[in-house]
Amino acid sequence: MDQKLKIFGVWMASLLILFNFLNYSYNEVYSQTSNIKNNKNGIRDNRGYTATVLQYDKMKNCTNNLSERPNETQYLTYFNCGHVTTNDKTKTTTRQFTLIAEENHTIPISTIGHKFHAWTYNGTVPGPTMRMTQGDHIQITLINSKDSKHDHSIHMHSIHAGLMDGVPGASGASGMVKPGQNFTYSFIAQPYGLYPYHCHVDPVEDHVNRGLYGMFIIDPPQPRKPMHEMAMLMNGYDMNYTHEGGSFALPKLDIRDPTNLVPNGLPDRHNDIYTVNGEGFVYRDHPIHLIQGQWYRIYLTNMLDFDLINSFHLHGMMFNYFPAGTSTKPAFTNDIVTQTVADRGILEFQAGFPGLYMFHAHQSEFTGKGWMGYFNVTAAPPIKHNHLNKI
Ligand SMILES: [Cu+2]
Repeated sequence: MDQKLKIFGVWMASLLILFNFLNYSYNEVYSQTSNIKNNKNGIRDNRGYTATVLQYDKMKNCTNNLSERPNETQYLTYFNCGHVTTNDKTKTTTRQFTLIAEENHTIPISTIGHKFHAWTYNGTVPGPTMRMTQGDHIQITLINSKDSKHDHSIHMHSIHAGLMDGVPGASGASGMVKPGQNFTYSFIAQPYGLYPYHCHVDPVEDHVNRGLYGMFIIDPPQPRKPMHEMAMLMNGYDMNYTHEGGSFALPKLDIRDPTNLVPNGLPDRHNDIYTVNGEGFVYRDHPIHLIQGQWYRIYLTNMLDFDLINSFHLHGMMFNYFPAGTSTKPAFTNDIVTQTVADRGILEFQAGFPGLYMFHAHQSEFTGKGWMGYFNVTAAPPIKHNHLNKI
């Protein structure tokens, strides 16, 4: 009997050691945030650890340089969390962002050398990835450059008042910010998830095709499991759209024979270059370095217009997928996900084996016209901090 008890005791001790070991890496991440006492702006995760707003922002890899114009490699990990102020009395956090709309940037759109006269938020296509936490009070000031020739707006997906919706004619001053003027969009960030934002001034397809879009992340109050994170926005460029002009519209009506199709002379729009993060083939020519065994999270948004659907296919690995990021439980596991215009979701995957792995749209046309890249998985020892920035 004593012998059986001893064996039982050894087994229990082993299980405890194993349990502590499994917990170690998670707790290590949170340990620096677990000693906060009496902080009214604290954020409590699902294991009872508390982080301040600033510590949560640090976990989110928020940039310290809000005015930076990130290149495509920097864009992967460029998270703009705004200017933060907290109010202990009201227990609120306010984040202030500034987006400047300009029409004078000529940007590279392929590594072959193609360029495009873009309209931009803060000088880049896509615009900055803004990041906030559910419940934050958000103020996003859109400044339309005095040199602009067009009105612009910001239409954000997620929940907000109609007068903050950024649609001309329907949303008051938020729908049409004239050159040289500005407007501040205010809302409380909810619910947590991943969202696109874009200009909604007509013709919307042209303002979007020119580059006025980006994504923003509303993080859950309880942090997601810590992983290396990156942002990917799928887009395209119709390079000769200025020659085509005009909006989509119905065919002309033949009153004598309404069944007759009369072309309206308006454009047959199509994309010439497809990309992720703004420049075709950029991650083919500059593969993204991953480390075997580590977990990665991709915030994936599709802002490709003129094509009904886009996709993300990952070679050699499977990812868990969280549609729109509005749940912390995955909806499915796959190696491909399809998104229509403005759809988005979160992918989480573990780099399994060393090697060079394609990721790309599974539409061959998109792949051939720029939308493909590589993950370079190595078995090198883990680098603790932010190696994605050092590709
Ligand atoms: Cu616009």
